[in-house]
Amino acid sequence: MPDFDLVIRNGRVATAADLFTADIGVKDGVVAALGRALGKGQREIDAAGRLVLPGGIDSHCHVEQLSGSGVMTADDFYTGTRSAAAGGTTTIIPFAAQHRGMSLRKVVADYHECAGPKAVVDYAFHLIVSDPTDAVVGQELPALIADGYTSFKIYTTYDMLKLNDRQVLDVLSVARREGALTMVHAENHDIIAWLSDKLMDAGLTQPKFHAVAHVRTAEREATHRVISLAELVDVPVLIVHVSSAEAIEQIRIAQNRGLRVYGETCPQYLFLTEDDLDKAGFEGAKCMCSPPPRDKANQEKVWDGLTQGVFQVFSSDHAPYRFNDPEGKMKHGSNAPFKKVANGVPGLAARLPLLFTGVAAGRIDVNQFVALAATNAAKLYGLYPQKGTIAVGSDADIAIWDPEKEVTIRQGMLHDAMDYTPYEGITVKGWPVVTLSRGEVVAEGGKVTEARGRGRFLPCARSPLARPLGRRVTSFDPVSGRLAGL
Ligand code: DUC
Ligand code: ZN
Ligand code: ZN
Repeated sequence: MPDFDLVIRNGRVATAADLFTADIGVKDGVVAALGRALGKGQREIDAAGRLVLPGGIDSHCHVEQLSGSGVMTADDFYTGTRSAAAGGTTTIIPFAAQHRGMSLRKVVADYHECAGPKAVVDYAFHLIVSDPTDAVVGQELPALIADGYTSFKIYTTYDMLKLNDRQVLDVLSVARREGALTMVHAENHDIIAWLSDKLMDAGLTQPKFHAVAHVRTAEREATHRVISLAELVDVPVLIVHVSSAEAIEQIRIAQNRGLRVYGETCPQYLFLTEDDLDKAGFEGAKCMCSPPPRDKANQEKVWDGLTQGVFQVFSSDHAPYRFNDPEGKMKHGSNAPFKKVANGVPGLAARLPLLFTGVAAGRIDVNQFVALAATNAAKLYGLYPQKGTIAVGSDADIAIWDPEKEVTIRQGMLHDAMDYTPYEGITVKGWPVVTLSRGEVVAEGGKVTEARGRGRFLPCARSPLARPLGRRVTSFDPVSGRLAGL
């Protein structure tokens, strides 16, 4: 009788804190033992010469989501989670996205209906709040937070999604009162809209002008403003998909002032530049996302932010719209003005191999890699220690990496439903060769499991990292309605 269902032997096991050689014994989907010379497993994997890492958590991806302008993502929960598994990711946290007029509760139910029968790895949901009515703020959000949806994204831009500052304050207040974490897409809407209109009037409509309209100043201003609003309410906030030196500076200043301000960045800000939007014909649309890729100098600042710990989270912001498809980037034709092109790039599978180039280059060490790839997201979003680490009692979500394997990224190896990857032709060193979800192999040697529906929903706890600091900038507490000293 074997001692374990699975034993992974002799790998170099890395967590966000440690690096050691050990066997991992898995029983009933969880890590049951870590040690040397463990007893027999029903299945054994020889991981000598390999890195054994927690499965990745991609905490910002759009799956089976309708954009504000009515374009459906190419990936559903089957192809999205299959692609995640191919890239060493074992948990995704996509969005249950409210469009105006919708009940959040109904939105969540609809996303569950999509995900349940299809997901091959585990998933949680953030909420997108675009319509913070009294009912949403007063009843739906608190009830959903209690049910395990403990983080939500809000926008300062996009006509169909943006909240004004007063609404941002309302949502931040609920987050503080209920212990949730607010994620913010921070770009100044009026700057972008004003510049876009001027560009359109001048006939400057090609994809490259998307990057001109989404100027770094717009990102800096909104980042600063959102941090100020969060400070007023005394609640932590996480700025998502940070692309520029200016926004990084705002986050760094806030962190240095002791505020709980968290930052997320994504592969497109390390590997793409605005020049990629200036490719022949309509090709530049493939790299259009918001905020847009910047230049080489900003890429370096983003790497510095990862090295120095300004960023806690590295997500794909997978927002997959096919290129050669009337339901994708070309919905409004192959010559559409930039304002009409769906924003987003895919990245679920490529995210971690791209980040691992930072380990190979000595920019981050393997512990930082694990923290950015999985552990910090698990902690911030209330999934730790079930997810995000390798420890006795944690789910056996594990990616076995060959740190020496060189791979040139090609669309065909990513297992999503896309017809392109913006990372085509980039050669990386280090690749996840086996991915295990709760002890089951879901990807191995470039093949992915067909096991639709095996993924489970993960209710999220309230994160200690979302707690207020208890520092007020006014003597009046706008959340409790109390004046200090009374
Ligand atoms: N924001 C996102 O978070 N994803 C894709 C596009 C966008 O603007
Ligand atoms: Zn966004
Ligand atoms: Zn996004």
